[in-house]
Amino acid sequence: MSALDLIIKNADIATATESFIGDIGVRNGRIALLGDLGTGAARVIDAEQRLVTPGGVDAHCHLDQPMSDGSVMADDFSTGTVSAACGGTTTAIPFACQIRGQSVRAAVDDYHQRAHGKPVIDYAFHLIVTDPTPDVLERELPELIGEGYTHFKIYMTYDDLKLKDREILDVLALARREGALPMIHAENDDCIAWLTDILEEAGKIAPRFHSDARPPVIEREAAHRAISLAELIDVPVLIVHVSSNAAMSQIQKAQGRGIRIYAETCPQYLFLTADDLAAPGFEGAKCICSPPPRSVEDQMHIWRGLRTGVFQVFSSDHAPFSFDDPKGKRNAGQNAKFRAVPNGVPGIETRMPLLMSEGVLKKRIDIHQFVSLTATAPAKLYGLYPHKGTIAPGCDADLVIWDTNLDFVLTNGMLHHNVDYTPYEGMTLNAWPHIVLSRGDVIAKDGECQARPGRGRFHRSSSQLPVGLEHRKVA
Ligand code: DUC
Ligand code: ZN
Ligand code: ZN
Repeated sequence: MSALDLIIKNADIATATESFIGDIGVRNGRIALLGDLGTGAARVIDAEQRLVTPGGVDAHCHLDQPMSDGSVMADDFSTGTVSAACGGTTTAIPFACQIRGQSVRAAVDDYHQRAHGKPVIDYAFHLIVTDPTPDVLERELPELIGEGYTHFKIYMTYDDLKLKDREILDVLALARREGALPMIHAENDDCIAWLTDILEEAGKIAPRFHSDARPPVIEREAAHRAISLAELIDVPVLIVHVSSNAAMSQIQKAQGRGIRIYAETCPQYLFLTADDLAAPGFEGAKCICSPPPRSVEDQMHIWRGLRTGVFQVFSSDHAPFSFDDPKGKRNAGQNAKFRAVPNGVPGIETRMPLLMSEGVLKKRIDIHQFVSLTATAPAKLYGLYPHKGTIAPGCDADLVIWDTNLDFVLTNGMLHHNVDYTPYEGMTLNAWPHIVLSRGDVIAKDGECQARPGRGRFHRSSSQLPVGLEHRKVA
């Protein structure tokens, strides 16, 4: 057996199920051995008893995604993945979005071009299906699913993206036939439009009214409808970016009835509230995202959902629009109506440190839940496991060696995204990745990227079915 390329010594290793102290031996970018391995390798890194977790899988982020309103995302596959790497994420799954009237294949080809030569970490694509024509349903999607694009998002809101219930049923039936996993953005579009018109007629156009136009009940209704449609078709679905106890309760009830509903939440629903939208002037636009941040009480319920397993996935939903940018949050003008402000908050770099610091170190969740939510479960659901998402012989050596005894105030200046703000400015954190490795390469150290652009590899989903997705290929 050839010598090891790297040994990480004295690691406090955590997976989704176990913790153990030991050394990690790496050969050809993969974990070759775990145990007491001595120092016989070309390179040795002493973890000095630091916590070591699997590299993060950020299963929901937006990079260089074309927008129908002419706004431009601040991060492409270069800056976005450098930022991800510095925050401990070693695999990103952004979205290739079908433009209505065009094929899904065109979106996939375009997105590969956008990524070409840029990523410093590994990546996969979710599809977004906005135009489920007979050709898309009968030919394109089955072909793409067969090629390893096995998960796609559909929307219940936004004029340029939303599907009618009838179309959702068609797409869910296709997912059942072909063994794909639909992800659903659950908000009731007609309610949002109706409330937005009323608010505007009353002159209520400031960012703070964004949350009045999208109250929890409209998320709850849509989540319930999405679950009902999935139950009708008998296909598992994953509800993305769940923000409220109202929507979470629907998911929890469905799970309790044995319906295969998966769910994702994001940092903005743990660390922001509707009050952040009410910051003076146009400042609140920084926190406009959909669904919107809710109440402190909702935050506590979302923590409960993370702790009790309602949520399988913790993603950033990084949607990077700069604040002082005529193509960013001010795309529709200096003080645009909330309805015209691009939706989304940045967070690809802060996702893992926030959850480690506020979740694990403050004992709201345990370390195994952290690993499962940030790496193992998303890798399984999206067909990247076991290459990604855990620490075991044969897996890619994607690892985070953590500093967990820090005490510092987060500022945007520390971050590597191309966005001019972080919604978490001023938070005190106690954890940050010390060293981040991707396939055995050190790609970030103490907040500095050390990776070559373009080293990241594209991954198709494997056909190995995670538990709960055995419906695939049912006739
Ligand atoms: N949905 C997302 O998934 N991301 C940003 C905005 C939105 O509505
Ligand atoms: Zn969405
Ligand atoms: Zn998103």
